Amino acid sequence: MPYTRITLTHFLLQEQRRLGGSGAFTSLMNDILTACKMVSHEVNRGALVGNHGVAGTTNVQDEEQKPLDVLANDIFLHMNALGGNYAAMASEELEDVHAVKGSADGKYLLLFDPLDGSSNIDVNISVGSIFSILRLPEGADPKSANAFLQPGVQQICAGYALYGSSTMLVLTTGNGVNGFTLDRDVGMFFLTHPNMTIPADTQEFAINASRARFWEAPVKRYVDECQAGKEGPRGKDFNMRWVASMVAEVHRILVRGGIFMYPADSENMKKGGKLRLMYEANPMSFIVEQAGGGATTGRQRLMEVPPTNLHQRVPVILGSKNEVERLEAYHRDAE
Ligand code: P6P
Repeated sequence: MPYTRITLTHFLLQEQRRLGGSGAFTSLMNDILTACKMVSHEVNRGALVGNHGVAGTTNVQDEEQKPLDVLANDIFLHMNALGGNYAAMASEELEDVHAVKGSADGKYLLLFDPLDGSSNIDVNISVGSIFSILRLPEGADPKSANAFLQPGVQQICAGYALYGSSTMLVLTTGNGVNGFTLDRDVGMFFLTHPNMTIPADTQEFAINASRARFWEAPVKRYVDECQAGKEGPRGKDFNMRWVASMVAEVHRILVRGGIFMYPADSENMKKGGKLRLMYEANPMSFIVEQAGGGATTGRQRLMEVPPTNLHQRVPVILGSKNEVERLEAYHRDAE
C-alpha cells in the first residue's frame, strides 16, 4: 500500500495551484499552524509545567485568565507577527486591536480566540484555538477596530485547532472543509479528514440545559420535542452532549452531525448573547456552512450579522442543516 498522506502545507500549495491563488494562504497559514503546534505542546504538558490553576488576572470579557490563556495569546501574537502578512490582529484576550509593527504592507487581519474552553484545562477536557482571517479594507486604518468590523461573509479563511486526544487543525478557505492531524514526532499536520461534510439530519443536540429557565419559547419547544423521543412529535430518540468547549462541540458535529445551541435567553441577552461574533461565531459559521450545515442566531444567518464592536456577543445555533432550519422555523412561528 503506497504512502499517500500529504502535509497541510502541500495541501495548501495544491489548492493554490488548483485555484490559481497567489500563495498568500500558504504563507498566512504557516504562521498560524506553527502557533497551534506550540499551543498544543503547552496544553499537553499541563500541570507538569504549572499550566494549570489561575493566572491571577482577568481579560476584557471579565473572565478569570488561566496561565495557558495568557501564554496561548502571546504565542499567537508573536508567531503571527513574524510573517509580515497581518497589518493587525484582534484577540478575545485583548481589549483593543494589536497593530503589527513593521507590517505596513500587511494585507490581512487576523482574529482569534487563542484558547477557547479554557475552564476545561484543569479537568483535562479538550480545548481549542479559533481563528478568522479578513482582508484589510482599502484605505482602512489597521490600528482601528473599525477595520475589523466586517460581516462573516467577508472572511477569506477560518479554522480551529482542537487539542484533544489528538491535535487537529480544521480549515476552510471557501472551498470546503478539510481536517489535518498533528504527527508530533514529525512535527507536521497531515491530511486525515478530506472534504468534511455535516449530515443534514441528526439525533444529537448540544445545549447547556442548566439554563432552561431562561430559554425563549422556540428553544424550549425544540428541546422538549427532542427529549420526548420517538413517542413524541419527532418520532425518534435524541442523545444530548455538552462539553463546554465550542471547538470540541463543532468538531463532533463536523464528524457525525448534531446541533449546537447557545441561544438568546432572558439572562444572556442583557449582553447580546454568550458567544463572541468576530472570533467564535463567524469562523465556526464559515466552517459549518462550508461543510453543508447551517449557522444562525435563530432569527438571522450568523455570517450576515453586521458587527458593531470587536467583542460583540451573539446567539449561536449551528450544525445539521435540517435541524437548524427547523429551529429557525420555530422562531418564525413564535414571532
Ligand atoms: P457554559 C467556553 O467558555 C465557551 O466560550 C464555549 O467554548 C462553550 O461552548 C461555552 O462558552 C460554554 O459555556 O455556560 O456552558 O460554561
